[in-house]
Amino acid sequence: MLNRRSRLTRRQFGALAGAAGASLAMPGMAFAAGGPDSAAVIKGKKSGLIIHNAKLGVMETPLADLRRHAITPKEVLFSRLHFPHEGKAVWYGTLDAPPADIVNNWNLRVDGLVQRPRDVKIADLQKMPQEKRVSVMQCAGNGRSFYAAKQKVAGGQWKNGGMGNVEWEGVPLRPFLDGLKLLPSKAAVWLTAEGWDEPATPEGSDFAKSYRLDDPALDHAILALKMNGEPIPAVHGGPVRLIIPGYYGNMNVKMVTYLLLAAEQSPSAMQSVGYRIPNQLPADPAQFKANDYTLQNSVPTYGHKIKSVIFSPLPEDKPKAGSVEITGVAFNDGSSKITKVEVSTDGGKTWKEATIKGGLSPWAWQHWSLTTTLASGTHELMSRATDAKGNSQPVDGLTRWNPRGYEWNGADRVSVTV
Ligand SMILES: Nc1nc2c(c(=O)[nH]1)N[C@H]1C(S)=C(S)[C@@H](COP(=O)(O)O)O[C@H]1N2
Ligand SMILES: [Mo]
Repeated sequence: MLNRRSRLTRRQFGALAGAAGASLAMPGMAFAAGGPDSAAVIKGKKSGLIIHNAKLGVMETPLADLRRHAITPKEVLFSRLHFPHEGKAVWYGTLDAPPADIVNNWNLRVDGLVQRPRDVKIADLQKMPQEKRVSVMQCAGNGRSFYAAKQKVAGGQWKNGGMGNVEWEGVPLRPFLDGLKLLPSKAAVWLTAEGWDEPATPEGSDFAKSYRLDDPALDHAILALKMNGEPIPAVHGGPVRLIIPGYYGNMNVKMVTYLLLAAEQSPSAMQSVGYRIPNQLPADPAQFKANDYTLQNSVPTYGHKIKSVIFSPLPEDKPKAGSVEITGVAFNDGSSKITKVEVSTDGGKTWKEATIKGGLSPWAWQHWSLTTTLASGTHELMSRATDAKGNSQPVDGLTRWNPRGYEWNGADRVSVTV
């Protein structure tokens, strides 16, 4: 049902996009020795981002670029898409705003166990009251490469740059749904959001994610029309993206064409097999394989697990002996304050408390800093955050090993030579 209903919109959009764009493999596209440069993969991206999959436009931000901005600009923000867009229009191969004809023809269908299904246009959304949310956007696979110390996990080998601090603006979700007067049945307990993009083969699964309608995180959710003050480029979810502040990237469905109120969560593999965390951690690599996930033995990657990342010094900064300021960011799902960040300069033997400088919202990353003295030699810097609920990062992130390598939140480690 999901597929059939949204196909119309998709076909319509495909035709429009085809007229508006060129193919992704643009003539003159630069292929460097190690593969194409980020600026050639997605037009407008800064050169030198770390490519994980050129065909899908998957790339991460080097920390040296990430730390320069309070709000992560679109030019450096990591990107992740699941379906190849070869042969389709270039509309998500660029950071330009989606063209007017695409925006004008966009249809958001709200349907399911409701008496009055609705079709909503972008112009309708634009007329509704808008709110801003600054929130960390982070792929659940961010940090996946660090699990390799136990056993390498398939998928993009993300370091720490699969995240950004982004300002979104749009229509608050709950008032939006109430305002539509859908007259939902009491049996509707799940909300599913589906994106416009589609798998390469018809057997593939659409990008659909489900949330319990009573999830308090939805109280802050918006249907975003703007990212960092501008219309959202399609590659980042324009013309309309569901933003659930504090939730992992995959929960923030881009290019939303369909909202379904239902008794069950989506059977889409993106909800029922992918992006899940086993109930028992660490999982045993010999016992639990990447396709063994069921609704019973695992949970979706909803809210960000508490995490901190060291932004400075990075190994390439080559700090001089003496007084050194160690800085970084920390965040969680936004439901409680980050109360403590501890820093070690000796690989975790001793810890000192950093000063928390705060952030732009509860869901944004919080800056912290510690000035200390470093002698000549190599130092293993570490950081570890704790929140008001008592959640903190495992010193050894491998204790949360899981077959798909999600939710890495081990204490961060940077080895610097002074
Ligand atoms: N429609 C759609 N939404 C999507 C995806 C996708 O492939 N299609 N990828 C998800 C994943 S896994 C992540 S990490 C984020 C990435 O957001 P970004 O590319 O804007 O950084 O988008 C999410 N929303
Ligand atoms: Mo992701």
